[in-house]
Amino acid sequence: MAEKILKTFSVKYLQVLDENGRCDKKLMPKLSPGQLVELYELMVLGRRFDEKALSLQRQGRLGTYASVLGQEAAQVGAAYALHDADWVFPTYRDVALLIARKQPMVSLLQYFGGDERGSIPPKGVKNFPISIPVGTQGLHAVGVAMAATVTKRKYAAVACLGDGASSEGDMNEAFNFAGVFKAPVIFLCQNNQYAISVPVKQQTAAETIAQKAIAFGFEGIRVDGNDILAVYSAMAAALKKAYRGEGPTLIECFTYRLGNHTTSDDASKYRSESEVAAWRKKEPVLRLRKYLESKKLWNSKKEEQLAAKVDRQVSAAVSEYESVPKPGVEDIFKYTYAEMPQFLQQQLDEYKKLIEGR
Ligand SMILES: Cc1ncc(C[n+]2csc(CCOP(=O)(O)OP(=O)(O)O)c2C)c(N)n1
Repeated sequence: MAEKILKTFSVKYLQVLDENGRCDKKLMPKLSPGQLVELYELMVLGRRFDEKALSLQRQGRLGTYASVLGQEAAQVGAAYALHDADWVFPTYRDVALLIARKQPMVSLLQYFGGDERGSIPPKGVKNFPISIPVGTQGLHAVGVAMAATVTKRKYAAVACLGDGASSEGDMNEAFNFAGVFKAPVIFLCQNNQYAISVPVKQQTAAETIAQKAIAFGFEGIRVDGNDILAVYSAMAAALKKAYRGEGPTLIECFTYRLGNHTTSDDASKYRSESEVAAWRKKEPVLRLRKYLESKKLWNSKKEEQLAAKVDRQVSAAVSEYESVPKPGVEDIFKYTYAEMPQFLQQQLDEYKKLIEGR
């Protein structure tokens, strides 16, 4: 008979850049001044795109849209560490990540405008289509990661997920397969503290999302998700580990969704203005700007020029989006099966008749 402790666990937390833009030199990742500026520019571009998309939706020029506001560091920092050979499995909220991963902004507008052609990445860009079903993309990512092991190729797969998705059955199956097969996969969880209106404390009893990985036999780490340098460092380390064949990592980026869940939501119904205001102070873009300014890498003149540049880039994408001929009605029915099954064909015929009758 015995009573003993078999295992004890701990969860690491990483922050490199604090809320005031001060940095811990010892933890600083190896990034050149030019790269630091590029990280900033990508976040500003993502934010400008987001503002524009929200306004297009309000004007009826775009469908339902999920804002990235507040989560730019988690997305750009992660994307920046990746290589072209790596695969990304995004969710509806990952527009800044996708832009940083060379998905053209016009594609994203097409996607949120209901045009499936927006899901097609440019040649050689390894971005899977956005997953709206919460959590299903984890299994796709693990499958693609397992294929890297089988074919002895050097790449990793990144499954993006939210805090809510970490409680989905599919995602837990993905965690399990990843652990058992030591798949070169990284679970990039943006814990923005809400699954629509459900606060994280009400949807999981786990104190951190990172610790969920431990139960599946791999490492989980929590980072300050509003600190782009921490996210970048954690992702770069997880990638190296995956390439070495040492298996998966779950990176929990602790962050906050500053906007509504989507354009169909009103977050003021379930959270206080003071909570949002407190998190606004910790937002990631200003934080990196403060750091860059302290290192004389940035100033108001550069800010002005960047604002004009991203405005031009986003406007060009909008013009292109609105000039591309809209897809036909068939498109709604086309992409789920290689060949359209009879029941869908019937629905399509009925729909066509309905439109003709109008
Ligand atoms: C399988 C499934 N169940 C429910 C939904 C409805 N739904 C859309 S987003 C969402 C919350 C997801 O929260 P989280 O994973 O934390 O990601 P976030 O939206 O906060 O980025 C839910 C329940 C869905 N799209 N798919």
